[in-house]
Amino acid sequence: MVMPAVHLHSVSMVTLYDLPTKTTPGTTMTWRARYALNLKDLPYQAVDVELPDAEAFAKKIGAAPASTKPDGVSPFYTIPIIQDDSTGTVGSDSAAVAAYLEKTYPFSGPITIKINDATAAYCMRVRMDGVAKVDAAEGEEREKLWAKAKDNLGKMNKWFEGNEGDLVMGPNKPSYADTASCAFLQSTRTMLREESEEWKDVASWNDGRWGTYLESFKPYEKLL
Ligand SMILES: N[C@@H](CCC(=O)N[C@@H](CS)C(=O)NCC(=O)O)C(=O)O
Repeated sequence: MVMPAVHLHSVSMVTLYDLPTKTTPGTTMTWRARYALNLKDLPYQAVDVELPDAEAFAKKIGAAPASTKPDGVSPFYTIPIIQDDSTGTVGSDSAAVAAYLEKTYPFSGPITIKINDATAAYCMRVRMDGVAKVDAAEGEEREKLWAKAKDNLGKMNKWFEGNEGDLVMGPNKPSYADTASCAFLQSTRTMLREESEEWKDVASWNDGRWGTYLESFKPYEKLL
């Protein structure tokens, strides 16, 4: 991401380009950026971009591709993108966005889910074809996958062991590792539905770690 100098006299306005959805906006990836902005308590506006329009839109505003497509060559243009009028920066890739915000604003305070029709149809047709299993597993297979998920979160739980407080890196200050972890948990909660037995189960694993952890990120879930 190109980082021009900060113009201190200009009014800071950051725009987050996010994916629209029918319920909670965004995805795991875009929530990383949204959590980072909310944690920094930066003024910003959120603008929806439909997934099928992501590439054309990124090119139009000059956002570089975040990576390459599976062929290893073709550029992969993705959402989230942020645009910061105070520095003239336009950038994509949630990790790079977090790094940019940290560098530029060091002083402040960082599923499939039900998505809009155009975005949902595009996901199914273009992105998931032959790659993802769309039907939910049943019976024994479901139980095995559920146990695996529990096991994997158990591994993640080790990041917290011996820590003072309930965050990955330290007692009081959430870090990028927390935004990425909570973005994942947030998408999981949205996908399962908060009131479901499944989410209650996940939330209770590791002595209730995941429910409590995500709850602690509620202040950063504000939608603009
Ligand atoms: N490495 C990127 C990945 C972001 C990503 O994969 N975004 C998806 C939406 S969740 C996307 O824009 N995909 C574009 C497409 O499928 O055409 C990041 O961390 O921001």
